[in-house]
Amino acid sequence: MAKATTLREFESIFPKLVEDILAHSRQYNLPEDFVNWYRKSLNANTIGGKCNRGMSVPDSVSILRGAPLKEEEYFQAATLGWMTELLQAFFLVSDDIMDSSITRRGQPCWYRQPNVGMIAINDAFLLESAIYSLLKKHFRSHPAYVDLLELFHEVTFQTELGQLCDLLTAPEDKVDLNSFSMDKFTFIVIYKTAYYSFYLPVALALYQQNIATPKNLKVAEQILIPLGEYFQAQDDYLDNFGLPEHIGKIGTDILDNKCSWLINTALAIATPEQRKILDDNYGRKDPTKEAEVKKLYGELNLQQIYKDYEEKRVGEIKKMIAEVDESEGLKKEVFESFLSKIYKRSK
Ligand code: DMA
Ligand code: MG
Ligand code: MG
Ligand code: MG
Repeated sequence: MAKATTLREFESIFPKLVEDILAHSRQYNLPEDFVNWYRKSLNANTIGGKCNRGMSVPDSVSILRGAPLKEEEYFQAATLGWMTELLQAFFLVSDDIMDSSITRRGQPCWYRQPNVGMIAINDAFLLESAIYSLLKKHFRSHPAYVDLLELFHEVTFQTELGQLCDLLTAPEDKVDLNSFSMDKFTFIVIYKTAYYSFYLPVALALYQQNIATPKNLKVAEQILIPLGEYFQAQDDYLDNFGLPEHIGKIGTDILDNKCSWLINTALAIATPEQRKILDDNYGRKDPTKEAEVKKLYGELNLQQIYKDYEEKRVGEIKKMIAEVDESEGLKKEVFESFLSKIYKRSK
């Protein structure tokens, strides 16, 4: 088995990339105060997470190569990994504004930090721009440069569509639990989460290694999209059942009227009396009502139902992995390694 990258090793690459991004901004004679703001935003919003997505790029590359990466190869793969983390940073800064979230990675959300406020919107755009700045600097002469560029654009578009569906399914002023369904949940999470979190890192590794054949990309998508769907069900589960000190964020799905895995599961098994509690309390900006829903989630034993769902999903995904055709250079281990990072995660 290839040796997985460590967070320390991966994080050690980032300062160099920050300097590359800032050097790009200095080409426009950006005054040093503003360069410092950009640096602060890059560090505050990109560092401090688990980096599962980012580290999956060098991990996948070393599995595909079948050998430990030399320093320069590691740097290239980790740079692609940091680009996925920058994309994530861009989505999270905006997601926290749209979801009225309070904390992220154990800190106040960026838009809630002193002197930031709605400047966070432009900071989110700048985090996105940093991806293309790095891509040009480090991959301009890679044979897959245009493919990499298009991949980032397409995955960004898919995520934005997913976020749109997530938000339109959760109106602030009109709660209608009849409008939810597991099918809607599935559609939302495939687009808002699975493409950028799972398909993107592996597709990047395939392009970097010049083995992104149509077949390899298709096989990767067929496994990674269900994996991402399972991951977002975990995220929804942890939104209610995770410990805020441990997951680094305070859940808002009940208050925000989200079409989450938990509410859809609850709706499927609620008695008429329990359904009334949900209708009266879900999606209201009121902590007392939120507490009613949380209490009911406990009574419905959603913890156990979630555990059963997890085992079933993971079993299905493992079966798909076992059937992967490795003839064009893809490796089962790429998927096994990704799955092992999230199975039974508690944050
Ligand atoms: C995650 O949805 C999707 C994106 C694109 C950030 P979410 O709002 O459930 O994420 P979180 O729980 O981290 O706020
Ligand atoms: Mg959110
Ligand atoms: Mg959201
Ligand atoms: Mg969530």
